[in-house]
Amino acid sequence: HIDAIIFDLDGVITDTAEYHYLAWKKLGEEIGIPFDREFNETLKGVSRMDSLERILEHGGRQNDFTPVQKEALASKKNDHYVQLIQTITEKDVLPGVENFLKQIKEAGIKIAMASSSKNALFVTEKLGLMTYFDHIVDAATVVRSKPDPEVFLKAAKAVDAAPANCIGVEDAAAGVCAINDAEMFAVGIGDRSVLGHARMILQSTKELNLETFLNEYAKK
Ligand code: B16
Ligand code: MG
Repeated sequence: HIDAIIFDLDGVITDTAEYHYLAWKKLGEEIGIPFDREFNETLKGVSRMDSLERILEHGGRQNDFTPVQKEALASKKNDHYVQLIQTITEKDVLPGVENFLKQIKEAGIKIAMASSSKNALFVTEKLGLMTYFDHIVDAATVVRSKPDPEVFLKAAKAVDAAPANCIGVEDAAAGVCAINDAEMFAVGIGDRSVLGHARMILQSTKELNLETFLNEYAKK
């Protein structure tokens, strides 16, 4: 049986993954480190500071900034991002997501969120989805960013779920690794070439369906 389904936020529930990309791209251009969507895949699900470190390394500039300067760069990216998420509304919930959340609630299965984002509460409120979640992990309390399993394990614990009875839903390679290492059942949404190590892959959120989840999980 399934105790809980644990969701990533950015890229699974809403398309803020695109806004993170645009905000990092803008910061990258400001410091002379341009990058493309392919490199951006390696940032998905990764915390703000770890993402910055990866970008600096990508540009060979990892030794050019002091910790204080890095904090300033990370907060500048967040300013760009926060500006982009102001206009989010209920209309920005990805197709199929709210219906899926309803199915899970009706089945009496717990719903939790394991996002790396410190803006997760703000975004979830804007989307009008707060009432569905039994628990949302506060990213500020997470010590080790995805691909570490910490955030998924925290979410499971908060809703009294055994990791082996949890399904995690992710759009990022780092997130799927985190779910696997938490010994949960990983569902990836997106490209097979990026999420190949998930137990089940859906092309889009339109395919989210509790029956499919239960059937695939039963096969494991
Ligand atoms: P913030 P998720 C992650 O959210 C994003 O995928 C990642 O791109 C971002 O750097 C990270 O949150 C931190 O976000 O700067 O808002 O704290 O995919 O785990 O929901
Ligand atoms: Mg994500």
